[in-house]
Amino acid sequence: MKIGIVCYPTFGGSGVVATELGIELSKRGHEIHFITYNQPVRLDLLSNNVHYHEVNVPEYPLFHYQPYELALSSKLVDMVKLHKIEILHVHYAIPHAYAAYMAKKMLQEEGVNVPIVTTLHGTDITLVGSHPFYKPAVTFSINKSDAVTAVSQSLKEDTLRLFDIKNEINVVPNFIDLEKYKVHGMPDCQRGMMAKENEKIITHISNLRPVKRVHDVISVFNNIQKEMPARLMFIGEGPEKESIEQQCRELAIADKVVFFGKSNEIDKILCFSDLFLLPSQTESFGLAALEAMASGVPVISSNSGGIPEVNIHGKSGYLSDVGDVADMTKNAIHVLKDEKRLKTFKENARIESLKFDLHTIVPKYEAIYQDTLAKFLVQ
Ligand code: GMT
Repeated sequence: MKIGIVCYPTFGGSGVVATELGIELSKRGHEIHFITYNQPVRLDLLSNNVHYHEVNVPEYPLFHYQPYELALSSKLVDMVKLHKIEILHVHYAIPHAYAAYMAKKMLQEEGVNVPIVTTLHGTDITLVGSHPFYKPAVTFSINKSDAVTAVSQSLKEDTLRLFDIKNEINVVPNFIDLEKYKVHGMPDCQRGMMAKENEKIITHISNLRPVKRVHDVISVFNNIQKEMPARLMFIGEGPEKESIEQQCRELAIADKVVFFGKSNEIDKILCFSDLFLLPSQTESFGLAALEAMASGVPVISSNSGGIPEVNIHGKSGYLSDVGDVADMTKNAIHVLKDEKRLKTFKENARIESLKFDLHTIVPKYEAIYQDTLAKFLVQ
């Protein structure tokens, strides 16, 4: 199939999932066209089967806001015609599903038919999309998609609760390339460079937005390091960075916290981690938790959104109510304090991650494309 993929090209989970999906689909023989404003960060290799088409939005002094949707829909029209793209898969409803629908309508005027698959990722529904300023357009574009998927059962339920949806929503969970994530003890795992032998390594990865509750990460870590030698690895950039650096200084733990910034090599950091913290306010899936688990790292998280579908309480880690720093601390120390128990949690984390193997999940998308194309062609 010739598949057009629209996504945010950044480090956010939706862009990562879209990129990894495109790469895997290309390996399975499909021709993939990424259409976005920058080359996706995890897309380091273009090949015969993987193409990237940049959406340009020319600046014009009259525009207070640059009309990205307009430029995107025009680009989609051009690319579908030029490359004979058969199906468009858009990740994140805003504004991608809306722009794709406009492109579809423009193409129909020229006798070209292309169905749209929309994947809902989380904040496009729970935080941004349900805002009254966007809601009518988001509802419209979900209902007008030819197929809709959500990355967790919880996100599907949120979508049905928050919007008036007439379309069926298929749950296709996020996935992981297990080959890329190595378990502890791999020879190139440079633990010694990061911490002393007796120190436990705690990790957090996110875009440091308020929804991630990064202050809770620092508070839990602060409590852990009072009980045992430990270091915290913080990966990501975002609006809360300055205030968490300040929090670390106030708690006098700045020398125990390493800030890595944005990284494309999180597997290399996760391979030497002992515990992953994800205390998010809301999280439709928690791809970062899955990446940790695939590296054999247990997860201490909140129980919000779709996280309980990924992190299994008492097995791959523990779940607590949002903001319950005391419970998260208790659970973290319970896992870390006993070496035998820690080893069991690490093994379980890896085992639980196997459910999300890309070889199991990606065919679900292929089946949706095939079904959608078949239905669309008989219309
Ligand atoms: O978490 C973010 O702020 C980024 C966001 C995105 O769309 O890039 O992540 C969402 O999609 C990911 C991939 O499906 C999910 O794993 C994340 O849980 C989800 N984030 C939230 O729901 C907050």
